[in-house]
Amino acid sequence: MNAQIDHALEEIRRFRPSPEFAAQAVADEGLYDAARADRLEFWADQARTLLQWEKPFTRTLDWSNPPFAKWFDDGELNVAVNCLDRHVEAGLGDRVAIHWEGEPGDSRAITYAELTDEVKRAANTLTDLGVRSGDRVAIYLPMIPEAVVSMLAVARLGAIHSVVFGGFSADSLASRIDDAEASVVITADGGYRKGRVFPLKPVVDEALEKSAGSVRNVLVVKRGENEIGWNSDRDLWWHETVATASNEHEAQGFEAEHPLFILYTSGTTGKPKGILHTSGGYLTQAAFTQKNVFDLHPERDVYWCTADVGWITGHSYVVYGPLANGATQVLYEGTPDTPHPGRWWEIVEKYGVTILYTAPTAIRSFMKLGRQIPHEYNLRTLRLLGSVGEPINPEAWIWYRHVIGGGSIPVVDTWWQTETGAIMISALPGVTDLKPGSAQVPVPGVSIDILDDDGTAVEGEGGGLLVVTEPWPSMLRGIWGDPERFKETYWEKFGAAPDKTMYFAGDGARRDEDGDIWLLGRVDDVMNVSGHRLSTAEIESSLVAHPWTAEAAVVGASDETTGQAVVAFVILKASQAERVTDPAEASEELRRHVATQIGAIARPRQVFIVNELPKTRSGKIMRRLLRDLAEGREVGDTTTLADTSIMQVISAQVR
Ligand code: 6R9
Repeated sequence: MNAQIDHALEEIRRFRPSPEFAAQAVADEGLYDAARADRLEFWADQARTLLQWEKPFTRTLDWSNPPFAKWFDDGELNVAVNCLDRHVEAGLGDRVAIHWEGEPGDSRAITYAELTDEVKRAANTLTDLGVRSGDRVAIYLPMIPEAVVSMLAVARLGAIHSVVFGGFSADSLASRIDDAEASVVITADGGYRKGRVFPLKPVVDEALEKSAGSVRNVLVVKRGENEIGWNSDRDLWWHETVATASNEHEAQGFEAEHPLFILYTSGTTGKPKGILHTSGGYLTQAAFTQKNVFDLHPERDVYWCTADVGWITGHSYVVYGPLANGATQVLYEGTPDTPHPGRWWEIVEKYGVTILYTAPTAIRSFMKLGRQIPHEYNLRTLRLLGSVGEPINPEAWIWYRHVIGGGSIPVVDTWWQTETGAIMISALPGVTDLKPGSAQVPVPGVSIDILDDDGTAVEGEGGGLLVVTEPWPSMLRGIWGDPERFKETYWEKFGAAPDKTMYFAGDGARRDEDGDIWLLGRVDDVMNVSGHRLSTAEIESSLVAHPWTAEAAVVGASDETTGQAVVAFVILKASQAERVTDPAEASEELRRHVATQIGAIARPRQVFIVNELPKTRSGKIMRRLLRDLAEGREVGDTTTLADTSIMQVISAQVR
């Protein structure tokens, strides 16, 4: 964090929008003026102009029962119709919606007319399986067009999707299925990753053995051609059901506050939170930011967001934002380096990508490989670059702009969260002067402040806590099944009084003298590994679930490529001392254990086997000291430790 602040303080570069870019830009200064003049009317106007309503709304915001907001609540719309049918009706049916590229190199171009057809067929199949408005459908798929089709088919019926990232384990999938009581799971036999087929259906089978039993049917896309087990009472092939279903489907309008999806994300406790988003407000802000932050010209742009649909970025900026705007986009199944390290750049060249949205961790791994790889490809179609997921250090920002962007195109650093639903802080390309390393300014209609622990505004250079001071259309509406946790986690940081009802994001931030916002990382026990959120508590509880473990502490240590890396300190049970004689072996076993329990993304970079953990007199583990060790720093102030000599013992064991 200190290194980041130093960077932030040193950073003085500014880039004015080029006059050519500004002249064609979608956004203009007027958006800020309109939002300042009347924030609610501004959003109402966006909702009316960007979306098609079955029944127009007359109320913009109901904030009479904070923190439970209602936006546009007497209006009705169908989210899928907004992403599909209305474009076809407007004569854009032949426009390509998705250029899909499989990892092995197979590809499909799908027009808006074809996508609409496929979604209607999938909606009919789901209806046949008994899925009704309000029911939950779990989606566990690779990055194939059927993932987008499934999400939209569920939305079309007014049902609620819960997409679970394909890298999550059977246990993680089972707990998400159970929490939402999903009645159907949509999956594939397998998908391609790093040149191999990874199985998905077998993980679903295992999850359903562990789950409480809400699932009636599993709908399976054939993709990996891998061997899978089959339960003929429960399982159905996509190509035998969806492919043969009718493509006639009358969509109905749902209330603006009708739930659209649940997406699980890590919090500060061991149990992931099911973040709930609803329809009208979510789609309004996703569509608005897609258009203005990415300067989207749907008639000529080829947009590519590299996020998986298993994350919020994939929801808002692969599915809902681009499709609501009628964009043409690239969807890629695989990893950036398969079968060769130039794979992404080959895709940019092949489809003539104009807008690229990715994460700093990807940019930093490309930096490591060197500029000669992207230089082998024609990247001159690119005209805008975006970044999301973690702070982008100025060096990576500059490299991205120069090596990938050819030196003069805008780079937008977008800050937001699963909970915020859509982009909250970002420059507007063509309008804002760009400053590498800073996410810069709230988007029009969003109110951000930086407060200290007592809720007083932090003036000037000092850092504080990032809060959103006014409700926004795409805000989360709750945590599935847990309204108390929703209130406590996000809204009661500064007290429960109505005038203190501010959204606490969990991020540290500072504002520089130009008013630009710099994000300083999480202020809670949430780690950010390759732009993915992981909870220290969740990994600790996985470690202590292993029969060898007595106690465990997990920290996020800074890592050159992944931003942070998971580092664990584990005390083994005395009773295991005879069985587990080799610490290296124990550490390997525990790393493997976390990967199977939670998923490969949670696998610790290191597991240190130690005899003690540093604790305060009240028994709290001092993670700060462990972080010092994990980052190879001099260990900080140890005076509050119950036993001040303990860090020397631990340091010796770690080295
Ligand atoms: C969209 C997404 C949210 C957390 C957030 C913050 C970090 C995201 C960032 C950023 C600095 C940015 N984060 N974007 N930090 N600059 N541009 O990533 O959602 O997975 O919920 O993570 O990611 O710490 O609180 P999510």
